[in-house]
Amino acid sequence: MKKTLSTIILVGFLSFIPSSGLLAAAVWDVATPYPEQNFHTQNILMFAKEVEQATGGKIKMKVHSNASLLKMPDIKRGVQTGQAALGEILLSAYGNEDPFFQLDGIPFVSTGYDTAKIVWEKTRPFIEARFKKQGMTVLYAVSWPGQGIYTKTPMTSVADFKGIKFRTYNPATARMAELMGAVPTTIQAAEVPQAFATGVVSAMITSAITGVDSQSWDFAKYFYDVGALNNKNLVFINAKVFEGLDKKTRDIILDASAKAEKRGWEMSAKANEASLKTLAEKGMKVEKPNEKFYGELKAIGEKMIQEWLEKAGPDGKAFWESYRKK
Ligand code: PCA
Repeated sequence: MKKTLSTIILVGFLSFIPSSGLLAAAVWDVATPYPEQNFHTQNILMFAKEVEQATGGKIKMKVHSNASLLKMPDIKRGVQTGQAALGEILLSAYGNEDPFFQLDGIPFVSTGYDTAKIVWEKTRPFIEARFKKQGMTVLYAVSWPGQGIYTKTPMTSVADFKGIKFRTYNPATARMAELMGAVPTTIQAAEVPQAFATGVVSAMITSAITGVDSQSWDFAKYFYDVGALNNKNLVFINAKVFEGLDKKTRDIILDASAKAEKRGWEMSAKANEASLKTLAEKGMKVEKPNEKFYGELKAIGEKMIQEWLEKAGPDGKAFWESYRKK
């Protein structure tokens, strides 16, 4: 009887361990939204490898690409609740949650990697504090290249977009499309080809890179390389998982994160150049928007930043004033 009881206790205890949290997991699940060949995914795969090597195999990660573990809108919550140990998101896709998540999705806030970097440095403390409150630790962020607009027909001004069904990917680009007179529909990157094939949309905003990932030449003819919009992907870890590690391991992860951030921005620029070439080679017309069109988009960006400032409170105003001085 005594033996049986202790066996029951032991069995009960053992079965409790795996469900007691990610600390016990031999392999950490990493939820990411973009395809395997995308530079963001390649970068996080290198990060995972580096951490595994530097910890002597103590920490192993399984990177689930292309939203195969969790859909992009579910990744943040998934990491918060421990469904995955780490996650990667397009931060601005969560723009409705917090003005600081929205900011880098607004056109003309940055006009290239240099200004995008300043935006990141200056907003990082606010973003980190918000993630911390929700039980997550920010590891690194990497910018997408400047964005452009894909269409089937030539476009010379914003007026040409009136009534056009337009693929967007976050609240900011949806607002931009609305101000252009287009009809926005939020579609995840993985579902872009299908959305064009079924006529749900006939134009979209994204980078040259996502254009290549989705083989945009099958459904669009023009790429207007606007440039002035650098969204970032953010990589973060469940805070309990992170804080449960010893200092040495935490330092290894932070060190690998800093390296991934530096490497990622370089990979972004290289992938952008290669992708612009591929679009042209596949027969697409790759152009800059004409001056008038560009100016109209810029005016939309200015209106949007005013709208943002109304929502962003004192932190937002302070950030914007100090950023504008740069
Ligand atoms: N690609 C992502 C977000 C920004 C980008 O360049 C997308 O289109 O969903």
